[in-house]
Amino acid sequence: MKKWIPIASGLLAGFIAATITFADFSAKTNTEAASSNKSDAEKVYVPFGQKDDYYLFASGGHSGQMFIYGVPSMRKIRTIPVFSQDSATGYGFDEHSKKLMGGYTWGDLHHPAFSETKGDYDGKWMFATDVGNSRAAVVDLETFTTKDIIKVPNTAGPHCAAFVTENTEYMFLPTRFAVPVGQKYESLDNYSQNYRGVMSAVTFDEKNVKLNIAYQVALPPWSYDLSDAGKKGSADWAVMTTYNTEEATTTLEVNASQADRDYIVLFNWKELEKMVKEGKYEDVDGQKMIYPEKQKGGIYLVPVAKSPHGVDVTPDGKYFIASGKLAPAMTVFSFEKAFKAVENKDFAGERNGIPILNYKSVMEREVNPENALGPLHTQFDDKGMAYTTMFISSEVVKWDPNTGKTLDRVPVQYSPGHSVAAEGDTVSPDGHWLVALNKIAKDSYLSVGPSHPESMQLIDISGKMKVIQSAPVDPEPHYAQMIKADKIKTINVYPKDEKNKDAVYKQNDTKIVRKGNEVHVYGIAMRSRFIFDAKAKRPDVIEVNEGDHVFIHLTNIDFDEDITHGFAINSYDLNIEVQPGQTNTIEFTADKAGTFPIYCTNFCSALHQEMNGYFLVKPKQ
Ligand code: CUK
Ligand code: CUA
Repeated sequence: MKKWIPIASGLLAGFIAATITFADFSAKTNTEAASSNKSDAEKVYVPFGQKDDYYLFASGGHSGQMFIYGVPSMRKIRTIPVFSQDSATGYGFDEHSKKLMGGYTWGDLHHPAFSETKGDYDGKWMFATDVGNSRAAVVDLETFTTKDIIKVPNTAGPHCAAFVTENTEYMFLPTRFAVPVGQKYESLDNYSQNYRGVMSAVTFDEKNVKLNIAYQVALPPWSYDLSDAGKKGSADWAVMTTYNTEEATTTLEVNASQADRDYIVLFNWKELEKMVKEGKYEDVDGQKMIYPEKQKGGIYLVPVAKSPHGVDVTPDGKYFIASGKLAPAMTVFSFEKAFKAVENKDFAGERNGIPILNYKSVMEREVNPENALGPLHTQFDDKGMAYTTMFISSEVVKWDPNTGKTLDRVPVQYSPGHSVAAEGDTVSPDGHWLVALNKIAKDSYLSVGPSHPESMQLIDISGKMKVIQSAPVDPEPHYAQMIKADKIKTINVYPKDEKNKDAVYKQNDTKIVRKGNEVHVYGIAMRSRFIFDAKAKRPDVIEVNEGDHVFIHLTNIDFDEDITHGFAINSYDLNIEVQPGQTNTIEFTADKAGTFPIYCTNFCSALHQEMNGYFLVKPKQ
């Protein structure tokens, strides 16, 4: 067996420092680009009237949002607010999205994942998780809007997710930070006994557009970093990397890198599902909690070089590849060998009651491209070749998982985290394009002060790898997925919903209804006026008493693509949007007496500036 090749942390600090002194390296690249041949420019040029071949959905990290780009042009098309408020769309202000946000104002959106059918992106839904406030969300790809958010209890920072199983049966949300079950107070001196690394199994009810927690698993109090679902022959299984199996409770930078190895958790979700059906769980605050030390047979540990980060399953479902941020090697493991080791009870002891598979029995090969450092994440092309980002040596390395041979490498600017290949997580990736998601842009763009944007670089992988385009991106693309554009079918306008009692489609149906101190406005927005009560002397005025509880239900009756209206009340800190055909509600207490102009925030017509009204609040005697 090959020795682990751990890098001393001092040396690692040196390498990290080295990545920010690569200035003249980039200068060279830029010069090359300047004298570049036209064919690269033509490859990324999408003439007016034509459209990009792919959508790229990038995680917005601690912006809490998702950013949509077109590939190959690398033009940004949209921001979808998910976990954070967004005044551009009124997200987090209107009743529905405010409720979805669950009282939180921000999120840290990591890995976006498309819904899948038979291991292929089906273009219907997009999932994402929030490390900041432990939530999961689903975005509807007909409207590019967030439809449901669920708060996951006992799981603190579901960083690993979201990776869906082959037919979107589950997404698994393991915790990044171990906490006591119920997140109750518990001294850190009792960490190993009373803290847990709980993983939540989340399902999506497509009919009711609801996320649910099916069950949870009380894993050991370690940090769970990345995961991936099996494919084809390994479809019933999933893998995830761990670190801090040392169970350090302070200064993790040093203390979580002590042991030579951590583990990959390999679990069979069909087995776990069966355990739940057979009642082999404990009820913990209404959650079905599986304790792996008591319920054996669903979860195994595979030893791996210390502090691994990414783990990625090959498109054929045969291998899982772990990348070690502190080691220069990628390790290829075989599912088939792992299944055999499980069957033969080929164990090297256990930890926390979970059997450890023999490393030698499961490992296929260790891959160590010369001078490549800090492998993080791996993507695949149409031939099954692997592309691994090297954070420390700032490059993407192409290699063959079947032989371990290095095939190609290309420098990127700088320090890539993830990369994303066209249809890269499916059972049949497209090849052609890879986008490196770089953590540091440094001198790539016009300076905007001491802090810079992150950078996405488009790499043509159809022949020898070549960076041919670059685009700045807001913090922080932790991952992205790229889908064929024709798989996504958006709607042009919201269809009329006669069953929605808040919706009003005819001017004469508009009204203002008072029930005690509750005021309900049933209004419409159209080019270029608001009508709150068509029969009133001034149809565009809402008058209430100080302290009234106000509901404004607003329907955009312009059934015309792209004619969106906004609704803001000046100095009331309120703003919502109604897209064509949409009905939206805003609810608030009129706690300030006075005269407040209402106006449309979205430029909708030549007379948009006339789309005003007044919100009058009569003072309490
Ligand atoms: S992580 Cu590895 S670079 Cu997927 Cu949240 Cu950011
Ligand atoms: Cu409606 Cu501007």
